[in-house]
Amino acid sequence: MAKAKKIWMDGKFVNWNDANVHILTHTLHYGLAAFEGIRCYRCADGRSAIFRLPEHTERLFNSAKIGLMEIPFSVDTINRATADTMKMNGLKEGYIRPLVYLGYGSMGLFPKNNPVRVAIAAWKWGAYLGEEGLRNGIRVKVSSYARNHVNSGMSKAKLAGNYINSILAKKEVVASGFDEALLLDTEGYVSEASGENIFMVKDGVLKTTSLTSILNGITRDSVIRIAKDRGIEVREERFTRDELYTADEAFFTGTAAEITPIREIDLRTIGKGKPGPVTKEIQTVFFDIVKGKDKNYESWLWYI
Ligand code: PPE
Repeated sequence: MAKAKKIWMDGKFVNWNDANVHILTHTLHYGLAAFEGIRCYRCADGRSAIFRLPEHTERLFNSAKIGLMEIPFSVDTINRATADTMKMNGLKEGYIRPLVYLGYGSMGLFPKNNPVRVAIAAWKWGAYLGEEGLRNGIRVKVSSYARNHVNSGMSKAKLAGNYINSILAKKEVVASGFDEALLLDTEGYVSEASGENIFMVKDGVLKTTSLTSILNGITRDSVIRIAKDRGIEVREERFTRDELYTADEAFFTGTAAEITPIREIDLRTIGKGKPGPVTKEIQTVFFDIVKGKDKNYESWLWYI
């Protein structure tokens, strides 16, 4: 990965190579941590802007709450520290990773007085599913793993342990030659990908999974707003994998993946096998917004 210079840890910056923890850090053993993934873009006017920072910080606090961890910093401090991490590293654009975790203290599942610790790192990160995929679409396979059950995974929380499910699904489909894994929920309906939400287009209507077994994606929310502002009908509801097979278009959304078109699912070509008009329009508008070219969405940008 692309190293940066400094990482924010519990209120101060430390050198990248010194950002270490004890091997008996509670989270390392049991997987309870809350994290975020945030992108910062270089804008057309040369400034840099973090995309929807307050929403990401709010989700971080909510994830920690769901995970019964009290963050020992204010929302303001975390917002400022996130922006400072970009500035301190001299990064004009990149990916930012805040992490809230249980530190060294007692061992055993029950965390007695382990400190809740916070770190924020940033680095350069290009197209998550490849430049080619972003342009021409990716090949997707439904995983044999079901998405975490709503009463065990706490999918509204971006908790580290939830991602074991994602990693297994991703490794499974990549080993079979596909780019990304799509997971179904425990009742068999389409849920989300290993690290993205999913949208499909049929007869001009945009459809995405309702907020059941999925993460409440900030890119998903942005796409819903962008589509509605353009008069495109949006439905948030359950759908099945066979409905998806016959969609006109489909795409994934996520901070890392941005808007990635899907050209094939389970060996069925989606639409014409290349990004369709709705996908292309939303992708273009999205990139204009994050780069500060669309003044209607200025409130989504946190200039640093
Ligand atoms: N679902 C899941 C399971 C998920 O992890 C993400 C983000 C999303 C949906 C989309 O959420 P949002 O980023 O708010 O639009 N996945 C992150 C993980 C990337 C990684 O490999 O790490 C991300 O995109 O940052």
